[in-house]
Amino acid sequence: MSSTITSQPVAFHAAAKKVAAAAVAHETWPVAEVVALFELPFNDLLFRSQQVHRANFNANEIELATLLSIKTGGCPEDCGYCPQAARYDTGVTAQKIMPLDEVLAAAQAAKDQGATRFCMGAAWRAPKDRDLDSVEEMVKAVKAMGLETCATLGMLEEQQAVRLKEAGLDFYNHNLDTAPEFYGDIITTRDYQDRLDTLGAVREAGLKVCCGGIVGMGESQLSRAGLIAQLANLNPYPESVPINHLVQVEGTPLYGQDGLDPLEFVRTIAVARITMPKARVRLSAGRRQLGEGIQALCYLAGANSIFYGEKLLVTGNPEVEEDKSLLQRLGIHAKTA
Ligand code: SAM
Ligand code: DTB
Ligand code: SF4
Repeated sequence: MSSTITSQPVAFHAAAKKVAAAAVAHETWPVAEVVALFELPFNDLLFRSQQVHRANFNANEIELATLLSIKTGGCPEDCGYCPQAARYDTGVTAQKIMPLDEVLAAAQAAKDQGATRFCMGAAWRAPKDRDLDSVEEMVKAVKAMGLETCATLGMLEEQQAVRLKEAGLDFYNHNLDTAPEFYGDIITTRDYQDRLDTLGAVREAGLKVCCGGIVGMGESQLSRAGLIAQLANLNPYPESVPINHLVQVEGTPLYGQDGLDPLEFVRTIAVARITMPKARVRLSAGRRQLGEGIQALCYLAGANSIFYGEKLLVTGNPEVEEDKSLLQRLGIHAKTA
């Protein structure tokens, strides 16, 4: 909790003013004001995030994005949450880059199930220029199928981002993951500034930015607020904001981490919605573990995108039929292209 915030009424007032302002212009969000949002009574927070959501989106529409791991495992980085880091014994075997025909078959299946965005992920620290030759082919072909394209390949140089843009890439995903002060507890093989530099290169190339983070890694509420403030203060803020709940994988350093109160996860979604009113806030990893009730609260809080399909990159996701059932019971329909 921030030492500058002393009473609930003050926090409430400051947060309420911000909500009104955020609907009209890009705002700078001091961490203390984001903390004030986190500290609102739950019903007040959700009421406000609903107001922002409804002012900017159809509240009963959701985006379906399907993920595919095009290059799995064997990653040299040390991200403490990640089952694909070569240094952790997680049972994931390193594979070569997936052939184009398999990628296209997966993209077609995703489209047939109703997805409008296809995100290709690779367990690289950074792609080599020759890796990009293959990814360019994938992007061109997936785009030609009428899907929005997204890739997450690690750190990028600006010239590489330009190549992807020219191939037809719409979004590049690169997460800040957590607040700067907690980051070093989770990753040591690349620093926060490296991530900001990649995001800058992506923007410069004219790509849309997909950037979010992970909660449930043992961070404080102040660090959750710090992550959201970092994202909201990017100018412009990201078009897509994936909020992941840590999926604990045996063999990773974060396995066995104390669980986060699921209502704190819902609060994180609500605060992302309020501070980044026009972003697609994606309820990302961890949905299977969170269950239907918490997912429904996340949609109420302003999440309007999910990863859709039985697998994330290497871990499980709800079955398509389960998602269709929940969304149908909630009266939420899928965004069409
Ligand atoms: N290697 C690239 C990179 O790190 O930028 C792209 C793929 S990486 C798996 C993409 C993101 O997935 C990470 O930044 C992290 O936010 C998320 N992620 C990875 N493992 C996760 C886990 N166990 N639980 C939740 N999110 C996870
Ligand atoms: C993001 O923020 N979450 C996705 C996507 N971007 C690439 C990845 C989640 C990975 C969950 C664990 C796994 O299956 O590897
Ligand atoms: Fe590698 Fe990305 Fe996993 Fe980090 S998150 S270990 S960079 S695949």
